[in-house]
Amino acid sequence: MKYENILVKNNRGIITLTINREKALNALNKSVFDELEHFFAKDAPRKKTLKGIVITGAGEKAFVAGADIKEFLSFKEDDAMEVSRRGQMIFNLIENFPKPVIAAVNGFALGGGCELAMACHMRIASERARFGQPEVNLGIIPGYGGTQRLPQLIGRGRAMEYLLTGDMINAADAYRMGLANHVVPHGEEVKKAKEIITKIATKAPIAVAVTIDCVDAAYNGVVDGMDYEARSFGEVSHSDDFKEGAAAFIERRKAEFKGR
Ligand code: DAK
Repeated sequence: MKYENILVKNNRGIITLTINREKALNALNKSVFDELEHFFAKDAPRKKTLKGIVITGAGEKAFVAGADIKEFLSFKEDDAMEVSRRGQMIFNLIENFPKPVIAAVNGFALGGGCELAMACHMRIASERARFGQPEVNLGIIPGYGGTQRLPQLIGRGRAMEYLLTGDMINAADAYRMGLANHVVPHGEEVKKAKEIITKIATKAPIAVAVTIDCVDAAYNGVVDGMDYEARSFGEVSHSDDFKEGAAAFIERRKAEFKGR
């Protein structure tokens, strides 16, 4: 697929994926969703040397200012549930991606933009970042996981307030509440995200992937997280990487993980 609404740049195994609709403050229209789905379902899983992915927004002002309001006015009522389910499915691909995916939030992350950032494994906020779920202002509710992921990240009471008032959350408050992992000067958010990915790339790839899987398992509401962790632990402990990691510790050398 030829990407027209996202920019994909691979620099030494770290992909920076930029939502590229600057004139519409990077609002998510159907084409962006199509391209995100293709990228996370088809392209990215095939890249063997991939270390991780940074998602950011084009321009100085916005990460993503929401779903494209102009486009969703044309949705029929019957379409809405399917549109919501598809968006959730695509954001779940991001959440379940086996390599770290970090949102570099360079400005407004509103509505679907906040939901996209929350589907990522971590969020690095520029000092100018503004998060929020303003759907109530438009007479709708978040449809891409916002009512579920915001309480998970900042707690139920706080999430309820922001979901019901539609108020924006500035970078300092996002950090204080655990919505942002770090706040950095504007323009340094991608760099910080890459530093974290570079560090994670020195760890055992299977252990990284299984950790992501286990953390997600606790939130899907279906499996017993502790049981899932124990089973996964059993599987990971058979890996060559575990033998190598333990041997390297004992021999006081740097581990050389093979992802096996
Ligand atoms: N969609 C489309 N265009 C947008 C947009 C958006 N979400 N946000 C901004 N733009 C466009 C503006 O229309 C404007 O375009 P022109 O008029 O110049 O053509 C351009 O971007 C610049 O925006 P502003 O002129 O408004 O810039 P300001 O600096 O004055 O304000 C702002 C920045 C971020 C505060 C403001 O643009 C704003 O409030 N934007 C909307 C924020 C918002 O409410 N986002 C949507 C949240 S609701 C669904 C599932 C999920 C959803 C919907 C449906 N279904 C299953 C059906 C989710 C919905 C949401 O995300």
